[in-house]
Amino acid sequence: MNRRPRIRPSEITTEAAWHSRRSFLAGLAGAGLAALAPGSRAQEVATVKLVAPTLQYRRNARFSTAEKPNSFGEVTGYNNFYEFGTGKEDPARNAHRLRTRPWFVVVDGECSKPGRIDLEDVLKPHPLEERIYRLRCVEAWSMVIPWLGFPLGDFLRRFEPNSRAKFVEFTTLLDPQQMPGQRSNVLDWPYVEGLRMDEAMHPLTLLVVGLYGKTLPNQNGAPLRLVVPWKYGFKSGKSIVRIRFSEKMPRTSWALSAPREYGFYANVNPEVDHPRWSQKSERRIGSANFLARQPTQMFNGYGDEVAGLYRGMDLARHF
Ligand SMILES: Nc1nc2c(c(=O)[nH]1)N[C@H]1C(S)=C(S)[C@@H](COP(=O)(O)O)O[C@H]1N2
Ligand SMILES: [Mo]
Repeated sequence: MNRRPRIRPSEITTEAAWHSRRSFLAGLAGAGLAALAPGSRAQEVATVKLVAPTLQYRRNARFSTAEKPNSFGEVTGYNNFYEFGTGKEDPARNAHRLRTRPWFVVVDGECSKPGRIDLEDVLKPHPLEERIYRLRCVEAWSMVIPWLGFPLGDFLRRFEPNSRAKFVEFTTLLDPQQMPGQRSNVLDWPYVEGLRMDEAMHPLTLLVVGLYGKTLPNQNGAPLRLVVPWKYGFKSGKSIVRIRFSEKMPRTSWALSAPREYGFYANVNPEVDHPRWSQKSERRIGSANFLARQPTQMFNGYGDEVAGLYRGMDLARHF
């Protein structure tokens, strides 16, 4: 039963258009001057950013790349968040519709302390860290992003997962009123992602609530999103409302929509091509020459930390 239309390459290659307006957006955010864009939607977006509260955090240098982060304008102006449209600029234009307070997260499944928890109580016990990670999209572009968050494992332990908990499933909000992209059937909504338990508990895996020192902008998955730096970007579900421990491997949205193209593991791997394009190299968003490519690193450069999770597995088969 595959009545959903496949995503056409034209829908994921809107970058030429994006680049023509990129410098404008970047300048806008860099200057912090919403007034420079009178009457535009960009103004609305920039205004929201200016009122975002600044968060307390400490930098985690050990787990941060030394590469130069992308600009705030790039990180918040070029997004994949299909709930707000399939174009890279659609989320920045449309995500202001999302109300992120009050926000509750249900944690259930194979654990002894399931619950429905208010976002403020999600945050309370966890000191925030800034970690600068590369985000490598399966579409062969990348960015460097200063996230604010805390290890997912520290949060999950509060619910006391039991011995049947082999996987963790993450579900994004389902609300076509606030998320107009859910009125199209480009994906089966709600967006679902999943990790194996050991991947979820790994100290590199972050629950993210902010970036660039501020509360997470809606287009980046406010108020709560996942970031798994050694996997393709699509593993990091945005605007999470449910986290479920399960014995069986979760049926994730991208793997359901095109099982030959998107596997459950989705580890960044230059040796295993996507059926329609190479994964050997990537374009860094915002680089002076946007056609210049740089080599993609195994596990996105985090191999020393995570290769052991996959010892003995055929990564061409478990892609
Ligand atoms: N709910 C939801 N989460 C999502 C997506 C999406 O469409 N919906 N896109 C994914 C993809 S493909 C990528 S590359 C990252 C992009 O995160 P960013 O926009 O913050 O860079 O979000 C991921 N999380
Ligand atoms: Mo992606």
